[in-house]
Amino acid sequence: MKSVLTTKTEEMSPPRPKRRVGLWIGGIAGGLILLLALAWGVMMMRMGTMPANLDYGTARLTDNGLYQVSYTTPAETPPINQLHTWTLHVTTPDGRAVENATIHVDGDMPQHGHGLPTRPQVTQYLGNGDYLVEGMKFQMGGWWIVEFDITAADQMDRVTFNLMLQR
Ligand SMILES: [Cu+2]
Repeated sequence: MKSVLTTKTEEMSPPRPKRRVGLWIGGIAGGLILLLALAWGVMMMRMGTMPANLDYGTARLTDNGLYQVSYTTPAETPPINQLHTWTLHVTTPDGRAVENATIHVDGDMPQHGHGLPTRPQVTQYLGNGDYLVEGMKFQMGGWWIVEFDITAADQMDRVTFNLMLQR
């Protein structure tokens, strides 16, 4: 801001030799570029830090490698502002179904600092390593993370899914 104000006052002063005018034009252009860079920086900060190489896969290994987890949703991508269910499929890394696990669900938008509008829960074990998750709802598009804490045979591990939802 300061540099632009200075250049403006200088612009209004009496004419100077051409070389000086060129310098001032350069200064103004430089100031504008600086302002644009600042505006861009502020915009990027507002958008928050979003890792560039996010994995949006629907099948992942838990953090400590205990379980292989995948999910399916009724439509190809989860809807916005609609209650819906997920089906979670949990196996060991070598593909054996994990039976009767205790699973906690949580989700939030890292860039917005808010969570889900609901408290989804696993309400049913469907057999074959499948679990019914009820109460899923996303109130806006954007980057979401959904976490599942899975405990089976006293072994807890967590998996985090990234979702990029369209409005
Ligand atoms: Cu949000």
